[in-house]
Amino acid sequence: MRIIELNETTKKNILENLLKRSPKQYGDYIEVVDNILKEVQDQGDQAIFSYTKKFDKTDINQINLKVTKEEIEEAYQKVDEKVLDVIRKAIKNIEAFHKKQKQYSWFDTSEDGSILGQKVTPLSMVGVYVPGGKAAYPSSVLMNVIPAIVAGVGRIIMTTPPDKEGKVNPGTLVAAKEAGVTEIYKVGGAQAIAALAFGTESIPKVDKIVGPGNIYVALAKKAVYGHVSIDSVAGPSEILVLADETANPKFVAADLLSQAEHDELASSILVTTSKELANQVSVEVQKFVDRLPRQEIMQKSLDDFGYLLVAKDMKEAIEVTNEIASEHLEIMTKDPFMVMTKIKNAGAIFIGEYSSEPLGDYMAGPNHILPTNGTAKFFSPLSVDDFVKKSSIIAYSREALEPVYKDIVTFANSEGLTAHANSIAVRFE
Ligand code: HSO
Ligand code: ZN
Repeated sequence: MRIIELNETTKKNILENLLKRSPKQYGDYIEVVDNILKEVQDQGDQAIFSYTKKFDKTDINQINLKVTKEEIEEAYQKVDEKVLDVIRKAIKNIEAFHKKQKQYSWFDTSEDGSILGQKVTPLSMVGVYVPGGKAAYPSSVLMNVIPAIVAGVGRIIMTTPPDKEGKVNPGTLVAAKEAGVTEIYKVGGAQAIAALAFGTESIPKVDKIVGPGNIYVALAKKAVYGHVSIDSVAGPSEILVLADETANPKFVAADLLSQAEHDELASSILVTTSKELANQVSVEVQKFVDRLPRQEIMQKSLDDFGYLLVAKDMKEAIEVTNEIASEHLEIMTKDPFMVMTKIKNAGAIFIGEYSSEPLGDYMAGPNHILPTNGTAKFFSPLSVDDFVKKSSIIAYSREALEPVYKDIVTFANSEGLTAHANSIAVRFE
């Protein structure tokens, strides 16, 4: 991995290069996606089936569109019992963590008898998109579904593309069943997003669509936003390790590769105050890359978006860390909690040398669906909040309204809205 000393110029170049990871050729796909959305809206199921034939090369119809009980049972036969055990353990931790996020309705009563409050209501129906192929991670199914369950969402509809035999990844099915998904449909791509957004004869329209997908899925989600709600559009994974001379180079190297293996567009960065650590990490990274199976992906990701950055002091190291605003941040310094208090931008912060990133991906409980591409400056991890909405509550008595009624009339008249003024004044005539 390249070692770079931080200064204004190198910092600017690196930040610019990292931005190249977000897809720019959106234009090439927009027309295709628009057509798919329109056809599904006009023709419903028939459009879904013909796109599934075209893109997934399999015949899906109204009879085999929905995953059956038997198919789920079959999936259980295929999934290793040990993996099922681990899925169940992970669910417990994810549930426990997300329960802490739950917000409740509140009502405030004043002495004049007025009541103000906020009513929290779960969304009725949510669609969870799960990609097919290599990126069908059961752990991500749990991370999308459990916050919705904890929020109290009534119906959770999952869609995922079928393979050429018309089958769905068994790990996806088992994770979905364990997490509490209500129903699963075999449809992927922009056509799945269209079906969830507009509804078809077989697939119900939902209130919100969550879950990662390819560029077609991402564009389709953006296009239906407003008609339904969506989660933020996920980019490739990233990790930043912030370390001083006390960090273990082997651990740092291993952790950088944990995200590099996700994607050629993944980004793995060490920011350190120790040149020596950077040198050691570089050696350890190469040793691991040479012996791990996904070496081609890792090497490409490291060559394009991997850096070992040397800062002159911890202050500069923290500054650049905040500017990069990484999805995952690991802090391996002598005083990691102290450093954490200075971090403003990061999706998830892992503290100390035993909190390695995959602990968060699989087991600890916090959500692993996190803001990427610098969006940790303004976005948060997926949470229970994503699956509820709030209504304001206002309840005044005559006694409570009387002292303020003239003020409201004045305000309304000043805006030229005399019917507003009248609706207040009429009560005191
Ligand atoms: N690290 C990924 C999530 C994941 N890792 C799923 C393993 N499986 C999110 O950035
Ligand atoms: Zn991961």
